[in-house]
Amino acid sequence: MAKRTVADQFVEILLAAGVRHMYGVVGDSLNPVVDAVRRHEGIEWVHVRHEEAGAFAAGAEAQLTGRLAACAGSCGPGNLHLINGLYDAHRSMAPVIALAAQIPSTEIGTSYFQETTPTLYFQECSYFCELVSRPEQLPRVTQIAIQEAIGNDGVAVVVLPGDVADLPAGGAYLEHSYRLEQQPTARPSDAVLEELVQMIDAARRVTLFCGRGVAGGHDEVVALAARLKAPVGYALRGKDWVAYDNPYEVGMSGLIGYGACYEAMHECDLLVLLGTDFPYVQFMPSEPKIVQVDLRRERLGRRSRLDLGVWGDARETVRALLPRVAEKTDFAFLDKMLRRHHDLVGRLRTYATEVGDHRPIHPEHVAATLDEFAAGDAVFTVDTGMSTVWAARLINPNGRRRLIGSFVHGSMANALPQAIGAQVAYPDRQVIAMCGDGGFAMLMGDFLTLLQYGLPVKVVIFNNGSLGMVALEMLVAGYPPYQTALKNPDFAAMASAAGVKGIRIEDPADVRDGLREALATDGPVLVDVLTDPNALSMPPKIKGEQVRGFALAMTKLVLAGEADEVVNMARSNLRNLPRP
Ligand SMILES: Cc1ncc(C[n+]2csc(CCOP(=O)(O)OP(=O)(O)O)c2C)c(N)n1
Ligand SMILES: [Mg+2]
Repeated sequence: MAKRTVADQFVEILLAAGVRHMYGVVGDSLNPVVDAVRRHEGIEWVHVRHEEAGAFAAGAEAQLTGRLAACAGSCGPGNLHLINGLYDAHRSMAPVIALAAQIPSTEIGTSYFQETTPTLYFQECSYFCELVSRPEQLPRVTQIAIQEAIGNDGVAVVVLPGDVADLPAGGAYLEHSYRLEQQPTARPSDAVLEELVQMIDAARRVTLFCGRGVAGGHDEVVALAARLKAPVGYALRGKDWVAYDNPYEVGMSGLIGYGACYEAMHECDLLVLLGTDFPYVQFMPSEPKIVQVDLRRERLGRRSRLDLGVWGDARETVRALLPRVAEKTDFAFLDKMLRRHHDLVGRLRTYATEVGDHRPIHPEHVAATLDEFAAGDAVFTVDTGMSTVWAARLINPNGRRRLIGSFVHGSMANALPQAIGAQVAYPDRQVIAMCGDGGFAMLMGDFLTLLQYGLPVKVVIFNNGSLGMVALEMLVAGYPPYQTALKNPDFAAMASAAGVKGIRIEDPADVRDGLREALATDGPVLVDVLTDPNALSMPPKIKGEQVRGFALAMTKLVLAGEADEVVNMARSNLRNLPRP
């Protein structure tokens, strides 16, 4: 029988912690671990074409399943490639363990071939990052890494030299079962709860603003809104959890927000922030009293002035409030916000459905059609860029669907690799990647991973021939768009050449049939939709200087002799011009 190695022990500990896949690219220093994965039941190696994709895939698997996921990179460049995906996982609070293989332990510090120092560069994107230099050290370092990843919801990195991985396993490990599903009941103290009840009872108009921290608390939030006649707004990461079966919903705030959320947050007397680390201070009101409820105590008050910071789980806190707060009877504020919301959302939908023969195709129409045809439990992954805007506005959650993206780290090229992780984790679920043309091309190599494993991901490219979101940023800041145009291949033909079904949609009349066909096809499909590069989004409230920036950029374009461009831009965006 082969000796039991440090690598075997590493894999066994991951198995005990629920890891089922390890995403990465095999190679020298990693090989002992790769071979251990091969020899163990219950864990599979998923070969990606770029380690960054592996880290994104692991992050997606962790976000969707709530279980620990794993990725690996060989020494030097191999593990260095993981870094951007790990940043995303870490900032998305996804429990991921990364194995960074290292050069032979005897060579460390000698500027050896491929030498890098992973413990330095993974510091900022992990809660834990340690080098294993002796076999006896591995079990506890790995177990602590796992506990840090699942305990803090983030990344932990084990740095393991290839020669150490191949030594006979030394250390006994402190065997324990990881109760991954457990969640403590973290209710605020009675005194703080009482203070909160008094504030709520004293307020006439209350608005609830929800983030990811309300996951699983849909019914409690809706019940509280009903009791308080409170509009419910959300940050993008809260949308999956509260934006369905919720008659109090008023949309989203932020740069890509929509609906009446902004107004509801600004016109209330008391704003209750529930489990949200929504980053934009500029969108926070200054008039109302503000309460923030969060399980992560260190996050209280870091985005806004607080009248009360409440340390507790959002759902448990709401549950505790329900029997304690007085029922409100005045519907005036709620009704006003709901009317405003439905009016604004109605306008957004007009541009998604009234497509006429507009060419290139309205991206909103593509997103709305995907929303209509997608399965009830579909997973959507969306690229950073305009795809996130269309998905945020037009993909509707229902409690079973999930929408993930790079919503905190904001990296491009996330949708395709996240879709890989989603499909590996849920082979029978429909997974739709909404990609930008820029984003898709950035990690395009991993399109081949769909082919490699027959992963039936539906890749929909919003091919606007542009780094669209950046073009918008430039316009708003007063720069004429520069270096944002992309010369693309026919992505559908490219997919076909690679042996994957490709569908190209150029005519708006083909959108419905093309997407229907794609979703009905077994196996991977790439849909290349030529969309309007001039479809821009505007934040729900935009500042005077932004309007002036937009106007200035337009002027510059005209001065540069690109008047046609301005006319096109205006024509495409009449729908998005800021409202009074
Ligand atoms: C890795 C990375 N590089 C650059 C950026 C800056 N950036 C944000 S969105 C974007 C354009 C994305 O273009 P595309 O994928 O075509 O999407 P579109 O906005 O056109 O829909 C860029 C360059 C980023 N967020 N991440
Ligand atoms: Mg684009």
